Amino acid sequence: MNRDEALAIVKKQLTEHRYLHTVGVMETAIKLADKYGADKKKAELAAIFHDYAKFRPKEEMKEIIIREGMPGDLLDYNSELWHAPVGAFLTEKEAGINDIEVLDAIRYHTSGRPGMTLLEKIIYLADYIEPGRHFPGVDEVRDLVQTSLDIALIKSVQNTIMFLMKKGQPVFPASFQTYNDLVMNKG
Ligand code: DGI
Ligand code: FE
Ligand code: FE
Ligand code: FE
Repeated sequence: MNRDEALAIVKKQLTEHRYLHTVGVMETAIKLADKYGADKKKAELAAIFHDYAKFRPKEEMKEIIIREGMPGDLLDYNSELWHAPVGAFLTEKEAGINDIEVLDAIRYHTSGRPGMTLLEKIIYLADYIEPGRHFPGVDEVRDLVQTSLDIALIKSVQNTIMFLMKKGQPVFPASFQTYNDLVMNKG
């Protein structure tokens, strides 16, 4: 599937604002793939579809999580987490993309996971730093990514967890596990 076909498919699923975010993630992910030696076409495709399920009704997402045997603890946490695994599922089912590396990058773009692949790291970070993002700490991560993908990733996972904790919100265990894995295994 080429870029324009993929973009046309996701455009129908998204608001204008979310579509512009998606294009920003795509451009950022391609740059990072180029810099860090990942497959640029896979980065492009994963970025385009990463928020595919963002606006699906909660009930539909919940039903898919249960029916497809996705991690049950997802349902105990913020429904904002659901569009990532459900997006991977629907990208395969509805758009016919079956590259597991691409699907995993979509699946883990919100929480991360221990042992993230290069492509998963790139999509997580591109989502965080694309040019349309404006929040405290984003420029620091934009600087860090020039020198180290892993250090930039640790900072972004840390910022996300601290942001949730400051608001008194629950943190999904996979997010903590991702943070610990990165900190304990950094070269
Ligand atoms: O879909 P995006 O807005 O582009 O970004 P995202 O998929 O990275 O994050 C979506 C939301 O998920 C964001 O508002 C923060 C929330 N989130 C991320 N990690 C966790 C989380 N919410 C909870 N409760 N726990 C987490 O670990
Ligand atoms: Fe997302
Ligand atoms: Fe993210
Ligand atoms: Fe996103």
